[in-house]
Amino acid sequence: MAGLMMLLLSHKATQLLPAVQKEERRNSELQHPGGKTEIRKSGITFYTAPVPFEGTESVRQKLAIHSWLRLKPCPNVVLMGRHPSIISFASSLQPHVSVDSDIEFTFMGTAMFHSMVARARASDSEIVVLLDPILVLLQEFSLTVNKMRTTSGNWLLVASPISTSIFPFDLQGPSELWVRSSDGIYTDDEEVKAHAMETGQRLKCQGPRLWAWNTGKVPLHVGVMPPFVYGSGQHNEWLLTEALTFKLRTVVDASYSFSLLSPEHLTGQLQNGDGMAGRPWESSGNTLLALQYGSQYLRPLNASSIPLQLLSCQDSLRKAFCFYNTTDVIEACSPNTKQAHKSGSKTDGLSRLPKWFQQKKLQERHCRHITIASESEAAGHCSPMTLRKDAFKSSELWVPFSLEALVARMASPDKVVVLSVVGNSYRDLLMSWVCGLHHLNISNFVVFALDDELYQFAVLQGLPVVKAAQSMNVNRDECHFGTECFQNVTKMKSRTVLHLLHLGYNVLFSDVDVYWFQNPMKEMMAYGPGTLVAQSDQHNDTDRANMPRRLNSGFYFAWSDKATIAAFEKIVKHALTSNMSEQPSFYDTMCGFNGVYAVGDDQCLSPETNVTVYFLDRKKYPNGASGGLWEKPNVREACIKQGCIVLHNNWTSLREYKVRRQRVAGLWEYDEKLRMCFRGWQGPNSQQLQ
Ligand SMILES: *[C@@H]1O[C@H](CO)[C@@H](O)[C@H](O)[C@H]1NC(C)=O
Ligand SMILES: *[C@@H]1O[C@H](CO)[C@@H](O)[C@H](O)[C@H]1NC(C)=O
Ligand SMILES: *[C@@H]1O[C@H](CO)[C@@H](O)[C@H](O)[C@H]1NC(C)=O
Ligand SMILES: *[C@@H]1O[C@H](CO)[C@@H](O)[C@H](O)[C@H]1NC(C)=O
Ligand SMILES: *[C@@H]1O[C@H](CO)[C@@H](O)[C@H](O)[C@H]1NC(C)=O
Ligand SMILES: *[C@@H]1O[C@H](CO)[C@@H](O)[C@H](O)[C@H]1NC(C)=O
Ligand SMILES: *[C@@H]1O[C@H](CO)[C@@H](O)[C@H](O)[C@H]1NC(C)=O
Ligand SMILES: CC(=O)N[C@H]1CO[C@H](CO)[C@@H](O)[C@@H]1O
Repeated sequence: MAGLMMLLLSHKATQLLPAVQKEERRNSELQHPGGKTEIRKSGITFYTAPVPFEGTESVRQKLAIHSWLRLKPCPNVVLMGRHPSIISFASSLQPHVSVDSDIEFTFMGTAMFHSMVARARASDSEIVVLLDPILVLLQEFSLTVNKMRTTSGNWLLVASPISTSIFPFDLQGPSELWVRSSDGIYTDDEEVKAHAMETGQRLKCQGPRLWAWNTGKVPLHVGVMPPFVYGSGQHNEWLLTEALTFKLRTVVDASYSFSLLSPEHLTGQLQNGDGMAGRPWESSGNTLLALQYGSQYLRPLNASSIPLQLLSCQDSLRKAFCFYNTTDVIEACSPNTKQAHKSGSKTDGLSRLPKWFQQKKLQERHCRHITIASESEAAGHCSPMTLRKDAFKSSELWVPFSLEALVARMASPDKVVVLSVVGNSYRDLLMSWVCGLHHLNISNFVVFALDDELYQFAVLQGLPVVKAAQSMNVNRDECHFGTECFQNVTKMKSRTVLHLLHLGYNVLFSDVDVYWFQNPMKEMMAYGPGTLVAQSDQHNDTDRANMPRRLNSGFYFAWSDKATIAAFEKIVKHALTSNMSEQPSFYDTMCGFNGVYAVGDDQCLSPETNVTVYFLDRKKYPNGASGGLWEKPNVREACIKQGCIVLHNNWTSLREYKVRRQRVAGLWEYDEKLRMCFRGWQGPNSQQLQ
């Protein structure tokens, strides 16, 4: 009779909650996919973005990652990073731990959250977990995951950690057992957990630090996540708000079903890149994005708005779980709850909850202010109210590097830097160009912004950018070839190059409408110092490359040697007094008026500079008119076939037309909707619902 009642009760319970229903499915089935005809994704993958494994953060990250590798079944762990120390740490733990560098990073090397989530969503595991790299997990996490697996529908599980200032345990030996630091004696999860419960405090601020979901088509939220810098604030709150607002998935707060431990209360803020906790401009950038996109600014939601909690009923490893919807237990917890059901406490769902949780709830009800006070104290700066429009100053969105400092940071060891000078009208072309460089694994580049709009956009995209001292008003579409604005802009280019040459850097200058098929650096440097290696702007394929005014100043390599610096000083001076763009100044200075110093078909040597100009082969470095390439039905294929290293998208002045033809040609690398580069791992599932 009692059994029947239980059955009825749990049947009723599951109907009350459409999204979380029991499914007739055994865990063992899940671990053996492919046994039947159905192909189901399997396994669990953890994604995390660690900082370099150096210093104290390294110790905490290693402890956390080892705690994940103890879980049964053992998860795949993917470290999103590109620092050599991350790669070597992962290689010591193959095959369980691997590195994925194919996501967005800021130029400081910090991962970008929108890209991390997109990457995890594209995973081919059944379940993915995205969490901070310092969070320690105990075995009970696997039980929680197994519980979620038995529910149908799409779910998103979140949890906030417990911070412990002292964490006197370490993991040792191949079996990864806990060891007490004080006496070196082996201990178990229970003791570790008990210690955390006793001494720790829950970090409720800054949103969930662990996200887990069953993969599939359904995204976590509607719309597009802006390019947040990971660990610099706002992104967790933002994502939680979106997930709760759009209800595409059942959001479950599992903070009380397993222990998520954050050793040391310093961890309220993730240590980021150089060891700073969220650089000022990154925090400001995240705040601006949170103000501009999504619901967080108008209707912020937090863990207390999550309609469903997953609770564990016992404090032992043999656990049962129940769902709790803030007033009622939705699903019978364990056989013990039968009593509670029978006594029919209709007025208070609390009586059906595990005892420890009842106590906590009562405490919260009666001494709410005390609980909240202590929790916000634990979290350091728990101020969700920082998201105020009037509190945000755009002046804070400023990368505090001079051109000198930025170049010192970005240049390759042989002092080569790729430079582009660009205004807001070319922002999409800039991003596609940057994505192209990423795909070629080229990171020694710097962007010089001509206006404030482009500067701010680039800062938010994590680019290494500096701003012109007096920035120009370069309007979209208005600054095309031939205009006065265009002339001013192009003159800024040679001045910036000269500045870098003075600083001792060799410069590969490239306009952003130059598409790079391959890395041209080696070939262009092979001519050695005392040369200027440039693209030819000759449109007649049978005519000489070095004919008058056919030096294309949109793509060239200049060495930081005495003769070249002197030549650039001449070019800049020439351009200043000219009412044309700077391009003719290059030719007239380097090849003489009307090409009197042209040598052969593809060189110039002026005795006034003693710098030899080499015009690049137009088959490998075609300009926009060469070979009629842009008119070919398959531009990309045709160009690759003839050995293109770069292709200039010029000989057309309209910006929209440039963008369009580059897209049509399959030479577009940036998804401006998702604000990230196209990546190999992006499948149809990575598209957000609109
Ligand atoms: C969560 O939001 C509620 C209002 O919805 C607010 O009263 C509470 O302080 C917030 N809690 C935290 C930790 O931010
Ligand atoms: C929780 O579930 C109970 C029973 O299904 C229902 O009566 C109650 O309204 C729910 N509470 C909330 C906050 O949804
Ligand atoms: C990318 O470049 C870095 C140095 O800039 C190098 O260490 C790394 O091996 C390169 N990776 C690939 C995949 O070429
Ligand atoms: C170009 O530069 C000149 C002199 O520096 C300045 O007078 C003029 O206003 C600028 N034009 C534009 C469109 O920026
Ligand atoms: C290209 O140059 C060649 C030789 O200088 C000339 O005969 C030909 O007419 C030119 N073609 C065009 C399209 O101008
Ligand atoms: C530039 O200046 C020259 C004289 O130095 C003049 O002949 C020419 O018309 C000017 N061009 C423009 C576009 O103003
Ligand atoms: C160029 O080289 C020649 C011969 O070595 C020398 O006489 C001349 O002064 C040099 N010119 C410059 C600008 O350095
Ligand atoms: C750098 C650059 O833009 N070069 C060329 C692009 O195309 C025009 C013709 O539209 C050339 O005259 C430019 O010199």
